[in-house]
Amino acid sequence: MASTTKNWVTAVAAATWAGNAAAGNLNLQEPTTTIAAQIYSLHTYIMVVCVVIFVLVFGAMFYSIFKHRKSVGHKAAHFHENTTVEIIWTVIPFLILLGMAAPATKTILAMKDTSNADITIKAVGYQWKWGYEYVRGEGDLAGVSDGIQFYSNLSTTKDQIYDKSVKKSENYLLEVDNPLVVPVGKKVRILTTANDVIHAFWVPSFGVKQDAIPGFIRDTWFTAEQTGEFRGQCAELCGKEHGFMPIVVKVVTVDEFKAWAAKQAKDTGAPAAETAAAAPAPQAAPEKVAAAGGAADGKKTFEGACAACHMTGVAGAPKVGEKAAWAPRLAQGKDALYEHAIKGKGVMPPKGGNAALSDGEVKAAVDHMVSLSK
Ligand code: HEC
Ligand SMILES: [Cu+2]
Repeated sequence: MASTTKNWVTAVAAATWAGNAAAGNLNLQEPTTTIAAQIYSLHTYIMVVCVVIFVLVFGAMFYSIFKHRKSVGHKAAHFHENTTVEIIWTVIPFLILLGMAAPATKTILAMKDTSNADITIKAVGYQWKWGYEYVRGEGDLAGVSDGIQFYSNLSTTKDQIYDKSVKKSENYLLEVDNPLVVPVGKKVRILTTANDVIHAFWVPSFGVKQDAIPGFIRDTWFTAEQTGEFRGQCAELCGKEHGFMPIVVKVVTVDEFKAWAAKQAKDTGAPAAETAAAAPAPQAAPEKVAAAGGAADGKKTFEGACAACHMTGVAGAPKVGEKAAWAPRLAQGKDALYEHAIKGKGVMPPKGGNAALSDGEVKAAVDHMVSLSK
């Protein structure tokens, strides 16, 4: 339902800017959702209004200055309090503002309407990565992806960033290990918050940009209209590595999404409805992770969430590999270690301070630590 009155403006401007956009990306990114398309045409429309005003005002000004200058014999007129002029220069700008505010308000209201989502995902900003959690919700896809959670880390290698001689990858600084996966054609509600400092969730081609603030929940939404990969970034300025926490959204068909969700639930032990029903016992999934794929997954979790303390042994944390520190702990048995790691012990916060980790992931990390310390 793009506004027909200003479509021609958009078309004309888009045609003239297309060349620039392709060469140097001066314009907004190509919109891929209805909201982004509305934002795009609003931007174009308001830009055209501004250009017209600019040309008229400065045209009149320079014409007057040049044509009526003193050196060709003109004399300044003296007049005060011309009511007609004052009314005109109040009413015309007022009408121009109304003409811009009306369509803008319509789009802003649509952007804020997060009701009736098919799926709800919490995006949590961390220093310096995003964590995604598919929360239990209403809508078409309720139950399909409940409880899935994972981190999404920059996958561009450090040498590409710091070593000028290394060739940069195609999606340099815009690539991650685990993309956010969403179904096409479904309304996705994103709840944003942050764990430490303010971050901002921004996917330009979806027309989505929302601050992620510690202690607050804000929401935004999008309905992806085409499958594919879409890239965004943390748009927060203050902080040294916001530029290193990109957002990649992988849009897949609904069937692919269901298959992905079922597989995730199995891998991470998330209690998604389908797997829970299919599995012999509800607790089977996390145990399986700990027993089977534990070492590999655990290593990643350990490096991301536990190494900060357990690699160096700060503040009394038992250092991995140090047999003297670990022998008495190992003697307690694994279940005690799991419990202490999940619930916290002494100075050690529950799950090492990463509430977003599933029990299965923490257990896998403990397994990894134990295997290094035996
Ligand atoms: C903020 C620092 C910190 C982080 C992060 C941290 N730990 Fe710890 N951890 C500690 C400290 C301190 C202890 C010693 C607690 C005690 O013995 O009172 C400890 C103890 C442990 C123990 C031994 C528990 C026992 O029964 O004696 C395990 C297992 C463990 N941590 C696992 C983990 C895992 C897994 C993670 C990551 C998910 C993690 N830790 C993250 C500080 C940390
Ligand atoms: Cu950030």
